[in-house]
Amino acid sequence: MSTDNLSAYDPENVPDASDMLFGIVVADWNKEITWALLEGAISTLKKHGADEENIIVKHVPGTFELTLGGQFFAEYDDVDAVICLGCVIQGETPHFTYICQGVTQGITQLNLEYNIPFIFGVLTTNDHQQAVDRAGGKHGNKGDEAAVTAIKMAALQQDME
Ligand code: DLZ
Repeated sequence: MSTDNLSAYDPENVPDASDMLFGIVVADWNKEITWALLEGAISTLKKHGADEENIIVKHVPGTFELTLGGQFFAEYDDVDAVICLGCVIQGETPHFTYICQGVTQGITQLNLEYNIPFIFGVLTTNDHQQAVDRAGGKHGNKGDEAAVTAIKMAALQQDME
């Protein structure tokens, strides 16, 4: 993957996902962006063999809630990986910093506590245009990148356990 184009990757290097179960938790704040990330993630999972029935999507109000939404997947579903999708856009208050710190630490903690991959598919941008550019725009789609990472990490775990 590259930061120039989040959708650019070598498909040959992506394992087959046909036997994998995925959870996707998506924040509805900035939903014109996050739903585009969701579309990208789902289509990339399917492109690599994932069955639509094996992709469970749940919505949460904002990026701050991604951590708990992700934890619900780990507690209540036997998923191989959880993709967390959100978009935080810098505003005039320090809220941006608190939400970004909260979700980054939260998702990191989930990875360590549950021993399954939780993927950080969160855009943190200075403005709306930067988010558009990374949600299917000129810099690709972070949802694609998150899906590829989820497949690779789930395959790594299957390989090692
Ligand atoms: C409150 C808030 C603000 C100001 N900005 C964003 C944002 O840019 N992106 C996002 O996903 N969520 C935002 N939120 C909502 C918080 O994530 C959270 O839903 C609320 O603080 C309630 O816990």
